[in-house]
Amino acid sequence: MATNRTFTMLKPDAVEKGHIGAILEKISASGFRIVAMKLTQMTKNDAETFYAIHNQRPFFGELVEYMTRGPIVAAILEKDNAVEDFRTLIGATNPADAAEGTIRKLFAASISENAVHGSDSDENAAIEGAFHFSGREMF
Ligand code: IDP
Ligand code: MG
Repeated sequence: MATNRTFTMLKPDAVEKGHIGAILEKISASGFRIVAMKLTQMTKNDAETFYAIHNQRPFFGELVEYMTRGPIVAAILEKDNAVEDFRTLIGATNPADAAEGTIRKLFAASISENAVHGSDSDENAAIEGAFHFSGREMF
């Protein structure tokens, strides 16, 4: 069943560069309501679990290192067609391929350090949101 929620992380590079405010402004201006949000830092075990689907990829070690090196902003967002519309807002994985005006085009440095995460399905949005938030942290 389709839901109207997605999960995002403003990744360590975006936080380090001071882009939290600008990215949240774009998210709000695009019609997403913040259901849950916090500044947090993933442990190695967290990142290996969150990205387990990629654990055979050559970039897995680099991905875990990157995602654990500093704090992230984790958030659950609500909007009609949230998963698909948020993937459109963030743009392609590689910022070189991302459309003009997308968050990755504006704020990402490379395919590995690409500023923001967006869930790829309703099922993963629910799993990823529950990974970071308890029910009493969702509003
Ligand atoms: P997505 O974030 O657009 O859904 P995925 O293919 O799910 O992209 O990859 C997860 C994350 O792994 C990416 O956002 C990026 O940080 C990293 N990544 C993906 N492909 C590469 C690569 O070829 N080299 C280095 N890092 C990569
Ligand atoms: Mg993905």
